[in-house]
Amino acid sequence: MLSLFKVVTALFAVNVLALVSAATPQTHEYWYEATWVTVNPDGVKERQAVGWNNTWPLPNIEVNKGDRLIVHLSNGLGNWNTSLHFHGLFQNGTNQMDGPEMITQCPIVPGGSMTYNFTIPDQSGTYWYHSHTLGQFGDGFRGALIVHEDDFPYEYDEEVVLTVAEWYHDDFFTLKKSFLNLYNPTGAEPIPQNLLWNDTRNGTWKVEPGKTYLLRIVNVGAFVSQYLWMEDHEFTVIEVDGVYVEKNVTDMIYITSAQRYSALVTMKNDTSRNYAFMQAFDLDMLDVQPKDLVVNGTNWIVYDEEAELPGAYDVPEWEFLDDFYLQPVTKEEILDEPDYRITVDVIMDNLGNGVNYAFFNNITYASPKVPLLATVMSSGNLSTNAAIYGSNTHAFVLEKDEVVEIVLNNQDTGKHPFHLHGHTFQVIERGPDYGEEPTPVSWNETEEYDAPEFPMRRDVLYVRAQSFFRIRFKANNPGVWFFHCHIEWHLAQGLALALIEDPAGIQEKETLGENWLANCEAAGVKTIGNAAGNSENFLDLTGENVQQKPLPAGFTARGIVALVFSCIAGLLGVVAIAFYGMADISNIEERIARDLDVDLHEEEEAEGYSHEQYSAEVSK
Ligand SMILES: *[C@@H]1O[C@H](CO)[C@@H](O)[C@H](O)[C@H]1NC(C)=O
Ligand SMILES: *[C@@H]1O[C@H](CO)[C@@H](O)[C@H](O)[C@H]1NC(C)=O
Ligand SMILES: *[C@@H]1O[C@H](CO)[C@@H](O)[C@H](O)[C@H]1NC(C)=O
Ligand SMILES: *[C@@H]1O[C@H](CO)[C@@H](O)[C@H](O)[C@H]1NC(C)=O
Ligand SMILES: *[C@@H]1O[C@H](CO)[C@@H](O)[C@H](O)[C@H]1NC(C)=O
Ligand SMILES: *[C@@H]1O[C@H](CO)[C@@H](O)[C@H](O)[C@H]1NC(C)=O
Ligand SMILES: *[C@@H]1O[C@H](CO)[C@@H](O)[C@H](O)[C@H]1NC(C)=O
Ligand SMILES: *[C@@H]1O[C@H](CO)[C@@H](O)[C@H](O)[C@H]1NC(C)=O
Ligand SMILES: *[C@@H]1O[C@H](CO)[C@@H](O)[C@H](O)[C@H]1NC(C)=O
Ligand SMILES: *[C@@H]1O[C@H](CO)[C@@H](O)[C@H](O)[C@H]1NC(C)=O
Ligand SMILES: *[C@@H]1O[C@H](CO)[C@@H](O)[C@H](O)[C@H]1NC(C)=O
Ligand SMILES: *[C@@H]1O[C@H](CO)[C@@H](O)[C@H](O)[C@H]1NC(C)=O
Ligand SMILES: [Cu+2]
Repeated sequence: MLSLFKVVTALFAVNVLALVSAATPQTHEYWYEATWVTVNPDGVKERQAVGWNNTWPLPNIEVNKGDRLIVHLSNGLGNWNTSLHFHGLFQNGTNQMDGPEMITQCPIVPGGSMTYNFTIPDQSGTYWYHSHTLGQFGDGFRGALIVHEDDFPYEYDEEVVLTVAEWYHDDFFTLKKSFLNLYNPTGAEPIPQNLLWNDTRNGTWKVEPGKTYLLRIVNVGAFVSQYLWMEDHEFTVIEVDGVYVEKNVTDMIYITSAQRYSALVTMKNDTSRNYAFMQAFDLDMLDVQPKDLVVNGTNWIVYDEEAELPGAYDVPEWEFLDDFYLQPVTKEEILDEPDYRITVDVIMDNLGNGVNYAFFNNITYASPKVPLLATVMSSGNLSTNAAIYGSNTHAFVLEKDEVVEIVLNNQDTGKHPFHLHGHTFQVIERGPDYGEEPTPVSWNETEEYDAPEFPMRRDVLYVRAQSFFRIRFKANNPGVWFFHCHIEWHLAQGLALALIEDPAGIQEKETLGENWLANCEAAGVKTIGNAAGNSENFLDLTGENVQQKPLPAGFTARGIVALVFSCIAGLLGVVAIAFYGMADISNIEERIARDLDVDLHEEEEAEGYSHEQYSAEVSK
């Protein structure tokens, strides 16, 4: 009742001009080239980042609900492919504009270009755009996308966008070589060098006294979640991931990669001093904490530019808002019991090449040879057969309008933020942190549970350590939608699956555009056929990309870890040998190679990274 009243009040407040402009959708058309730019956002080290038209950071794009957005993106990145995803948009009827490469499009090759052209008919709020080619958004290819609307449910004086992220001094391509590597058997993620606040450090937010700001926060980072806290000011949260919620006042927000929070922030009348705006790494997500890493970043709410901005500020411990309890303004009752339940267990494990991968059940994602959308379009009534999408894309075919529930059991001791393309989902249940338990706790169907009547909805949700979540949505958006961990390291490890939603509906709604097809031709990628590129017999997947073979029988991942560590220790001649109790094993390197049946020299060449280099780095 209260929310309806607010909406009605807001509607009356809208002036006639705004109503006129709302009735006339605009087209926003941009031409940009992705290029390398020398940047130094943390003030510590210059490096190359991905900019647009030789400029970085990228612009924040602002449109109105109902508008058409056209971005002509050309690839000036030399020897990298690229792609563009508009995070959170439903792309209802425009699945081919969604962005992830080999899912809904071919990669844009160097010198190539692609036109993204779609409308945003029924969404508003805080979104963002980023490359969906591995790791590139961590290298700077990302910006905010704001969709305004006239009947905004709350009052404010001025709005302002704030991005947060972590920052590395090396690019993802380089870091990935040592990350997905036999010599990193535990899958330890590279440690970032800094926190960024609106693409800088020690940032300042110039405010006017007495004003209420609508602060739109986006975590455009590729890895670590952050805590946000303001000295003596409060966040009144009113939006998560494009879903308006009833006001909830908090001192601290916890925001994972790809999530958005909008908050009303009312300023003081007193302008005599400035206040700290803190950001902090979620340290649980870092495997090690280097001594010199600044884990809490200090930024400033500036009332008076003449007044001082003291140095580092210390954040006391605070409770942060649990997004599970937020109440959407637009009430949507909990969906019925699912017609289709997909249960996946998240597992991290090593395969036969010694590399640590991430799995949903027993599958680590491997790209198909034809974009999944093109397989849908070219397979006629075989499109409902999940087998044609290949063994390693982990494809599930959904029927039109059925209620789908994803049960995700996290068997890993880390948190993971999962993103579903093409939908917001209802959050039915999220288990507590079971990180201290000896074994992970999976969802137990027979245990009694009171589900919320009007569940919270969003498009990125984190699962806690060794715990689970359940999300539900209605399959009312025909398309191929990626579901994956938004930590780019984990996506690189294969933590992804694909939903083929209402394939007949896709065939009816989509026509692959000329430019879309030309882009595939430039990349040398087929646009007809199954995941193996076979169009004669869609059920013959000979030649498809598959995951590495498992570890040899009797050889455990734990064994590899011990061997590799002692091997490294051997080279360095340090204490780890004693620690792992492996001092008696000689010729460890050869043993690992033999047991795993890999040619170490071949491996090194393929990865472009030698054992000696690795040893040199870990000893630094
Ligand atoms: C980007 O550069 C291209 C030419 O290289 C130009 O046509 C285009 O207008 C530029 N885009 C913007 C938004 O300035
Ligand atoms: C930010 O402030 C810290 C001290 O608080 C200082 O060491 C650092 O150089 C500053 N960084 C930038 C980019 O201004
Ligand atoms: C770009 O994409 C094409 C087509 O998938 C692929 O053959 C090529 O290896 C990719 N290039 C890079 C640098 O990843
Ligand atoms: C964008 O799509 C609309 C609708 O299909 C079409 O009329 C228009 O020509 C397209 N614009 C470009 C630049 O491709
Ligand atoms: C962050 O940067 C954007 C783009 O330059 C700017 O519009 C915005 O006001 C900045 N946000 C804050 C909180 O200063
Ligand atoms: C600031 O002053 C206005 C007008 O006097 C008053 O309504 C408001 O409550 C004050 N705000 C704060 C935070 O004290
Ligand atoms: C960072 O903040 C936490 C509390 O959130 C505090 O325990 C810790 O001491 C701070 N660390 C530094 C280096 O300021
Ligand atoms: C606000 O969030 C807290 C949990 O952090 C929750 O208990 C409460 O019900 C929420 N209230 C509303 C109106 O969203
Ligand atoms: C995963 O397990 C299923 C069922 O046991 C099996 O059919 C499938 O081949 C396995 N997939 C992989 C990649 O091992
Ligand atoms: C669809 O399936 C039917 C058999 O159920 C078959 O007769 C028909 O040829 C198929 N159509 C296409 C386009 O593949
Ligand atoms: C699941 O819950 C039921 C009912 O509480 C309980 O009897 C059963 O032991 C639980 N199963 C597991 C595997 O914990
Ligand atoms: C997509 O559009 C159809 C109408 O064409 C509508 O029924 C459906 O609700 C829409 N789905 C979403 C997720 O907006
Ligand atoms: Cu993850």
